[in-house]
Amino acid sequence: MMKAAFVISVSATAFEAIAPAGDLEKNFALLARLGFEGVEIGVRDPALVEAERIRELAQKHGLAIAAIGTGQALVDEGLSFSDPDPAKRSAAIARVKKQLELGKKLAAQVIIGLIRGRGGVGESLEESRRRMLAALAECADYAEEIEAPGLLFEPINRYETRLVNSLEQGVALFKERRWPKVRLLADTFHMNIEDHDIAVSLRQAGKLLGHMHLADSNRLAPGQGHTDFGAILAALREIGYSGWLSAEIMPLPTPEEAARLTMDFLRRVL
Ligand code: LER
Ligand code: MN
Repeated sequence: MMKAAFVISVSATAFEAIAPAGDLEKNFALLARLGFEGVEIGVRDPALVEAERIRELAQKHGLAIAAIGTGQALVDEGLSFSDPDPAKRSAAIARVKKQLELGKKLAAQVIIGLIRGRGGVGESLEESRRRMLAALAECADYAEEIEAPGLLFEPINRYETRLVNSLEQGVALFKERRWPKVRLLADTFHMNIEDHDIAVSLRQAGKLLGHMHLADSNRLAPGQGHTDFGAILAALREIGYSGWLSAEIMPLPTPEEAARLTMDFLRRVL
């Protein structure tokens, strides 16, 4: 059975496709009331959040922490795995290790999305890619060492990064090498821009698929654009996907209404 989650931020951030950091308790209560089983949290820096409070609040409202997003460290601080500056690169790796420690406390996987960097800034794309893979390997080893739930690598569209845009390219990455603690995150918003056929790519990902971000073609709640979610859900059922369907959408017309529209849609299709 696939499970419904909704992405919120617990830090103030410039990233827009996410419900804003507000009163955590109020957000958790709303999502639980609407029928969500999980909440995915965007965290800029684990040093600035109270893990225990998040764990207790989630428990109180019967919610699991579906995953931890890390991209705010790039958007708001410019930290990335592929930065040519070794100091910034190490800071990004250290940050993800802290996220893995938080993930262990919250039983949540940690997302490697934008924190890999934009790619090809001030050096060749090949060099950026090499740095990104080295950092990913180091964090995957750390996840194993501390027995954290693991990492989710997310292909992201060309307007945000040049490093791994389609799920097809994400799958290809795992043909070159495999990290036991890393799986793929498929985001339907990015796939709508990058993949030849979303359902075909999901079938190719198969057991490598560890998490889903749902957003319609316009990054609004599923059902508010023209993405064919019927074909997507059929492919997910075919590959036996039983993880999260986590809505990462613009908080429009209001965060509450976006969450309600998402849940109405998920109830209809699940
Ligand atoms: C993060 O999950 C994502 O989808 C990216 O668009 C972040 O910019
Ligand atoms: Mn995403």
